[in-house]
Amino acid sequence: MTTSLGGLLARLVTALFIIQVAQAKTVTYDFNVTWVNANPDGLHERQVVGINGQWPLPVIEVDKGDQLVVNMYNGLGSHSTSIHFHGMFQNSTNNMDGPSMVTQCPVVPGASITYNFTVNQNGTYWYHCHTDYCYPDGYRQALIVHDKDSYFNDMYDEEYTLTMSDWYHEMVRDIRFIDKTNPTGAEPIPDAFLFNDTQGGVNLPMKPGKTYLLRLANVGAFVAQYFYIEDHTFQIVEIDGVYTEPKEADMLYISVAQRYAILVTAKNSTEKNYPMVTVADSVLLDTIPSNLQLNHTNWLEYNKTAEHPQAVMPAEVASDLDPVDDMTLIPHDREELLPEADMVLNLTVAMVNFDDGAGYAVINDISYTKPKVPTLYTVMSSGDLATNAEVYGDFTHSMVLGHNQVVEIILNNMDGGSHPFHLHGHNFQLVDRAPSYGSHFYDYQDSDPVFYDPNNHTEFPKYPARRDTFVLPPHGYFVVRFVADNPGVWLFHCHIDWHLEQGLGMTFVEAPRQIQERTTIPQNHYDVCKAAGVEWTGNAAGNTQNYLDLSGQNKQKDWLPAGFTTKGIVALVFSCVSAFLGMAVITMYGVSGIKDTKKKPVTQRSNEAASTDSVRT
Ligand SMILES: *[C@@H]1O[C@H](CO)[C@@H](O)[C@H](O)[C@H]1NC(C)=O
Ligand SMILES: *[C@@H]1O[C@H](CO)[C@@H](O)[C@H](O)[C@H]1NC(C)=O
Ligand SMILES: *[C@@H]1O[C@H](CO)[C@@H](O)[C@H](O)[C@H]1NC(C)=O
Ligand SMILES: *[C@@H]1O[C@H](CO)[C@@H](O)[C@H](O)[C@H]1NC(C)=O
Ligand SMILES: *[C@@H]1O[C@H](CO)[C@@H](O)[C@H](O)[C@H]1NC(C)=O
Ligand SMILES: *[C@@H]1O[C@H](CO)[C@@H](O)[C@H](O)[C@H]1NC(C)=O
Ligand SMILES: *[C@@H]1O[C@H](CO)[C@@H](O)[C@H](O)[C@H]1NC(C)=O
Ligand SMILES: *[C@@H]1O[C@H](CO)[C@@H](O)[C@H](O)[C@H]1NC(C)=O
Ligand SMILES: *[C@@H]1O[C@H](CO)[C@@H](O)[C@H](O)[C@H]1NC(C)=O
Ligand SMILES: *[C@@H]1O[C@H](CO)[C@@H](O)[C@H](O)[C@H]1NC(C)=O
Ligand SMILES: [Cu+2]
Repeated sequence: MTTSLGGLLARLVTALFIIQVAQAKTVTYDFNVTWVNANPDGLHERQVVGINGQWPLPVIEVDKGDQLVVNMYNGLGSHSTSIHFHGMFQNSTNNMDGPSMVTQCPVVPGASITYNFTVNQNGTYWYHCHTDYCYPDGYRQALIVHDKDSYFNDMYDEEYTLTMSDWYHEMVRDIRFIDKTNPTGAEPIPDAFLFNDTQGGVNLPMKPGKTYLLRLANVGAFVAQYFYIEDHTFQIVEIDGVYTEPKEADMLYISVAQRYAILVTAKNSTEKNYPMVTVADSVLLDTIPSNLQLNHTNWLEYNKTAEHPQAVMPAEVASDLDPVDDMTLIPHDREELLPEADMVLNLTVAMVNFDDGAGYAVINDISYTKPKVPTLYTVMSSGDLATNAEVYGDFTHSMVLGHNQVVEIILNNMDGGSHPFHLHGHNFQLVDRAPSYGSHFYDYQDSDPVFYDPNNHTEFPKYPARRDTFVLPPHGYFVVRFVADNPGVWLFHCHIDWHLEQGLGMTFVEAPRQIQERTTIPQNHYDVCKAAGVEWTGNAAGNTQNYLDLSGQNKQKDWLPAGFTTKGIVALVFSCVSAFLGMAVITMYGVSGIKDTKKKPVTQRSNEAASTDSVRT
């Protein structure tokens, strides 16, 4: 009896397994990446990164469980490139994650790469170039993972995918940003804001009484946007690939790299069309040119022939808008707050000047500087030394995480700007933040930084929200937790592409021994290195003989001699260049104010703590 039941069960399980395997399919995209011309804002035609001669780029769509294969040929001629599939955990396929010099070599013009991984997640994601700050040139688009089992499948009739982004008229390579003439690190001001890659007006056809799933993704490089629909509320059902319990809301704040899926139920009447409004967060902009339109109206279209009215904008400034706080969203799976962490990383963000006079970003005084060998390849080639953070160099800011440790990141902000931080390979629990999203978000902007105090914090949520990109408030802090259950080399970085360029990122080398056991680098990825002339063995300095000898490693610029301040640099630069640059620049720096600097180490080198595999706190 028992055996036959066991046998039956075994056959049943096998049958189910076969059904599942039979359902999963391989979805293949061939991307020939070349420059094409586009004029999405109707103001200026420019070259953008196209795929197979097209821009906007194709939305990647797969079903949960599918094998996604993307064959990319770099036909740009001038630029190296790569693709990061944002939000994909790449569990056991770390080498498919995409960031250049982290998990692969840059794909030089004329070279090809194949990405190939299983998608075992659901929801709204996106893909973008992750080499040398290339995605503001248009190399970014949504990636949707359909899930026939989602709890909200029966709750809607149709779905729409919509992106929003900032937009520049200049090519990234022509924008002078890290430069002594820009000592405050004032970010380039976008020339326009796009909604689904146009400024021409998007109409979402609405049928009376039907419900629509709107997938919203901010694929911009810099500016967050508020989103609301006149005279409609909606239910939030997903953030960054994590289903949430339905939460009624009327306004969202969507930073770059964040995604929301919402359910909108159509009204019964068809007389009117309703503005669907985006408002760029102007607090992020150091100057607001008079011709830059911050808010845009698109429509829920109930009636093609009726008027399409412009939004009646609230009178208040953006900082008074009151979006839903993402920390209040409860994951549908009700994963509980993780226990006290095995490893606590106490990190502090600051904007500084180095001795070249330009503005840089540091986390605990380190400005991310790419290594000479991609960090994953150092893991693969360093044997037993892979658990020693030193082999990854001093400026990749690598922390070694132990397998299955609970990790807590405390991120304090010395800077008066906000920073949407993204972790590759994971989502994390949102445990604490001050100030929170909403009308108080900018409360500390003009006051002294407030650091997280473990002995005096608000009560942690029982079921913390989870996502992969979380905004660090000006002069405030956040605390997140995750389990290091995905061996790999993962970047943790600000998703404002300009800030990443300034070094606002660091590297988690998670469970290096397990990485070595589980990872096979395909020959094609080594060929990418060969084409680029980049080494694929050795430490961060490319040394294959002595992995602890970092001589020749890439370094961040030197600190300013004591006594120099940003104000001093600004004054110096002013006296030299203001005469040439004229009023525009004076206005720019006059408005931007001076960001914080810090010359003494903010904390002791936390790498030391990280180089042993498990630090209990
Ligand atoms: C990519 O597209 C360009 C321009 O259409 C074409 O010249 C080139 O042959 C294509 N390359 C590949 C590998 O498809
Ligand atoms: C993708 O990976 C799977 C699993 O490792 C493998 O079976 C398949 O051949 C690969 N496909 C390509 C195009 O590399
Ligand atoms: C993904 O979808 C499954 C099935 O619908 C669901 O149980 C799971 O919670 C979803 N994942 C997340 C992170 O929400
Ligand atoms: C948004 O743009 C994508 C890519 O061009 C397109 O596939 C999609 O249909 C657009 N969505 C709407 C609602 O127009
Ligand atoms: C639309 O009409 C139906 C049937 O009369 C009603 O149940 C529903 O509540 C109405 N919906 C709205 C949004 O008013
Ligand atoms: C929206 O745009 C209009 C026209 O550009 C402007 O007058 C108004 O102040 C803007 N509102 C907000 C909140 O930015
Ligand atoms: C659509 O709008 C027009 C113009 O306001 C109106 O005449 C017409 O009745 C409306 N149609 C429906 C189906 O509501
Ligand atoms: C605890 O934090 C609150 C809120 O930030 C602050 O007002 C209070 O002074 C703090 N208490 C102590 C003892 O530090
Ligand atoms: C990765 O896969 C392992 C099982 O192979 C699982 O235990 C772990 O939770 C996964 N991690 C993530 C981040 O998906
Ligand atoms: C984190 O580091 C900062 C700067 O050194 C320090 O002021 C703060 O007390 C530290 N926080 C914790 C929780 O250790
Ligand atoms: Cu930032």
